[in-house]
Amino acid sequence: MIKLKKAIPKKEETSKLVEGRVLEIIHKIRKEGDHALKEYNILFDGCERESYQITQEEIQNALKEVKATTIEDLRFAAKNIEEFAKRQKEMFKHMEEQEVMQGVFLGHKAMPVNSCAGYVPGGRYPLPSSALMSIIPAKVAGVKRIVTCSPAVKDTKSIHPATLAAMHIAGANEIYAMGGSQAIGALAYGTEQIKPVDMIVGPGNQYVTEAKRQVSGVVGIDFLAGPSEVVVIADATADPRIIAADILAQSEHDPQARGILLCTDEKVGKDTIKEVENFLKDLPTAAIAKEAWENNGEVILIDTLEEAITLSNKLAPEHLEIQVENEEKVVPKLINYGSLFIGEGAAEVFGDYVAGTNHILPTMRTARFTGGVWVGTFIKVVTNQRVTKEGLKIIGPVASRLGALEGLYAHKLAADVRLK
Ligand code: HSO
Ligand code: ZN
Repeated sequence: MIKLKKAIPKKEETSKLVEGRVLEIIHKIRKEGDHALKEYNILFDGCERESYQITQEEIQNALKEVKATTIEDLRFAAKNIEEFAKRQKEMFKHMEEQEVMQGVFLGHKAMPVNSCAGYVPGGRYPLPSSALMSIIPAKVAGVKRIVTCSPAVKDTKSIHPATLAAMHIAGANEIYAMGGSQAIGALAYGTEQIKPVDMIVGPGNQYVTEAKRQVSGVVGIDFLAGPSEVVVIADATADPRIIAADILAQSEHDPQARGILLCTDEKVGKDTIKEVENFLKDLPTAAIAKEAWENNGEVILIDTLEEAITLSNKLAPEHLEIQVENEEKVVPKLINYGSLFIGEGAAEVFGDYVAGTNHILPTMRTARFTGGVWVGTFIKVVTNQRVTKEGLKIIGPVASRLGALEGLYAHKLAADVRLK
């Protein structure tokens, strides 16, 4: 294994600092409600409003302001995300009750959470696509009250019009111009103007993510998402220009983003480095992309695809692209990734925007234990049972004995009174 391009990671802001600040903010939101929310929205986003809820009139204005082709594109993407989410929902069918022993009937029921919120980041770029990705699966899941929020754009006291349009197209029921950890606190605990929700999903900066961590348990969350990542596994047949563009597509998100190429061919590796540098010359987002590439970008030359698979499984990347001659030899062995892009045609950005899979995905190796947001994120699967006299004869005595074993005599009693 030779590193043709090494990462030189920078020290991050200490997470203890962020943790303490967020603790303080959420505490104040809980204590002072709207008053604190307003104070923080003014402080962080310069956004002073009486009500932070976006009005119908503001939505209509945004729809007029946004180009017609943008609306069409958002609708096209929305449709694809919806269709895929509907297919996912099919998995929850066929959950009818089953008789597992004579007289013991067990069942499942898939139920949507009653309310949820999709957080849409707004810091570096407006991200209307992220509004589609959280709201649409929730809608398809059957969530009744879907809230969404995004920080106000500086000096406008409102959400970016394209993001607002996307929130509306996706079908959000309540939209708030707020962001940061104060928004997460307000959504989790409620304020005078915002009723609390049951679940909060969506990406955000480190303050938002820390806030989600702190409120999780009070509300459900999807997962804690960090800066974007992409790993590309390539052999000699891959196109360095395509790999370079895909690495830059994630790098431009954040100076902390990571793009890693694992390749078996030295020429592909070296050419990819050249192409990245070439593209950076006139990429409008080069400042961020370059920093991410220089600090966190890696090109690793490996001897075999087997080695690449092992390494990729360790990295558990958010996005994984496979650009090799025989992808069918690689794909079955991959066990950790947020979303997989198979073959040269499958650009990671298609997943970001339009193919229909979700782009709210696990990062920082959390793909070891979770996939991304999907319909199931908003659905709780609960169980039920029915036991007849026959069933009681089979399971009752065992429960009675296990109750005694644990010294829990009312447990034993509850089984015994039924057996009498
Ligand atoms: N690649 C990002 C999602 C995104 N890309 C939004 C463009 N807009 C994290 O998966
Ligand atoms: Zn992206």
